[in-house]
Amino acid sequence: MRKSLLITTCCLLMALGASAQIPSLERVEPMFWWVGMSNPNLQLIIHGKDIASRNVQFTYPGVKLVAVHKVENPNYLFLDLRISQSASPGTFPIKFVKSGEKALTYQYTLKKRDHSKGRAQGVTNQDLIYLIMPDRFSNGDTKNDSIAGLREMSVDRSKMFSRHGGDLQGIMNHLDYLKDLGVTAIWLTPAVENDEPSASYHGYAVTDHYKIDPRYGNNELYKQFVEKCHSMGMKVVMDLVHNHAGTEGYTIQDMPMKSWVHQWPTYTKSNFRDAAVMDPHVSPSDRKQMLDGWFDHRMADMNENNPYVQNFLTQNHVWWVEYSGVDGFRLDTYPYNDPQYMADWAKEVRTEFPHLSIFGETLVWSAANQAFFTEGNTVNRGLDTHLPGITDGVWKEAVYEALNGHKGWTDGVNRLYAVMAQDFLYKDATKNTIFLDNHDMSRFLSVVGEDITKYKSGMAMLMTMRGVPQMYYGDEILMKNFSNPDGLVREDFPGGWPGDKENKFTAAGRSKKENDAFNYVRTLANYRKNTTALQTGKMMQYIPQDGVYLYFRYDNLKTVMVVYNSEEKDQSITTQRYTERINGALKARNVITDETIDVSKLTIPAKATLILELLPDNTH
Ligand SMILES: [Ca+2]
Ligand SMILES: [Ca+2]
Repeated sequence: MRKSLLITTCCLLMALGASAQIPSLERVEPMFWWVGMSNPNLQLIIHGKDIASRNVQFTYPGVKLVAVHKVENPNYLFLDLRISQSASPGTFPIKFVKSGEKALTYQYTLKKRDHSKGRAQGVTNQDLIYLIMPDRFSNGDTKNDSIAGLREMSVDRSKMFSRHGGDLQGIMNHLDYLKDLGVTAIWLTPAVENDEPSASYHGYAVTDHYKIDPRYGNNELYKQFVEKCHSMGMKVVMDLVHNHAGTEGYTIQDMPMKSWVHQWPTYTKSNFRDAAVMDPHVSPSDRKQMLDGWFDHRMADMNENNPYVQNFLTQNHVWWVEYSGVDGFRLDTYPYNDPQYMADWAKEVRTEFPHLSIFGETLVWSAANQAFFTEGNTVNRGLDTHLPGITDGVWKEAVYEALNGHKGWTDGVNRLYAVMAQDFLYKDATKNTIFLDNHDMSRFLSVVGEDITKYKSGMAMLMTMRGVPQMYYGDEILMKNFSNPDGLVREDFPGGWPGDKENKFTAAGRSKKENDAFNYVRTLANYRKNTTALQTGKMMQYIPQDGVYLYFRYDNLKTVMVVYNSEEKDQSITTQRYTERINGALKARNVITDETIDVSKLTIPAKATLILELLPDNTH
């Protein structure tokens, strides 16, 4: 994608043996932009040997060079451009001149925006998200498994921290499978380049913010992936990492200024205590270490108070949406970022793309800690995060407690009831992403002791409670393991590689037990897909009684009653207590078995969940 190295410069470099003294133009980012953006300002980063010794020249109608910033490192220039609403799409040369030397030229293009329907449409509670690690799902192009010139070139499926060869083409080859399952949105862990020497497959050590990792494909293929998903009625979530960047990236290897990243006298990692961000009694040193400490040796902590860093990150994210049409963002390690910058970021991105959805990763221990990061929670803090939703790990822990714990005033299923009651903390809890597992934690099936009844109950809660449900690849075919180490929960999807002995993308390749799980998830996901009560309907819950937890999701069209028996024994209940919401219905359809049952008395097997659609009176 990058055409910044001019042919003339290139030839000169080769002729003179690429002497370090020869000026060159290595990068211009963003490498192109658009006319008609809400924000008329654009800051170009120019990177090249001694580029700061040159003057900048260009003329283009409607585009003004407002400022040229020279910074500590002479290999950078930052150009402030102002693009008026009258500017037309087109290409113009930006020249970098110095007397006595040949000018360097970059052809800058301002494109026409693509306002096609369905771009940047937002992922909502009407969707079901399926999380994929691109390296581990399917290898659709064996030619890109190892790319010459990258620091990690080995491919070894027998090693959990090596690259395995999965890619975008592999995912595109299985969109039919996902659509059939009932998935409506795909979240990929970061697919941009991670050119680190080892264990770079996870994607969170970004070394080139503007380039899809060549082991997954290229930018054009990513755009095609988004377009193909859209054409099939599915959406795409892009995973962004504001907080840190891979240490091998050019802006870290040759930093514009020392304050580009957070500097410490010796390596200092974060204290990983989100409370230090919200604690009114916090010590300044604890707060600083939480926000400015590094996540890992190979992940430099970005200084988001630096306006150049702010522009670099924000423009990159806006660029990806306008370029690819991606529908939503998931924000990695949200609490570790500078709060004011993230608030400004969200406001700016949502102004540019009003329907784009955003949720932040907050792996914290209480609903209050989660809610602190969401929009509207402005008490005693002087800023609104403008962050619509978070990853609701507290909901997940409560589901685990409901499935595995023992009944107590605040334990067992009562924990889940109490956590739902805490939704008053959020401006809109339906924007939270709910999940049973992801790439950073033990797989759900293992956490419930491989108990298929508990597995089904958890899946039932995932598909019927408020929020945006998110599955992790392989949950539906009973992939398991504890995250110790995390490579164990990032295994290849069987059948995703040419020559795999098993192919669990097909019913014939799955065992009876796996098909039972798959069909359960598929039935529920597709039912949810066609039932607005489960997507956007209200929720009403009842205080658990004798370990039985009962809640409703309802709207004008349907009422769905969900009943979970947390006890180790089968239980029968009468339903007079729930008449205010049963509202006179006598019969209900069991969504899984399709049987019609009498709702006055219910029998729920141990640890099982019934999902019952109430039938209107005129159907019996
Ligand atoms: Ca491949
Ligand atoms: Ca940080």
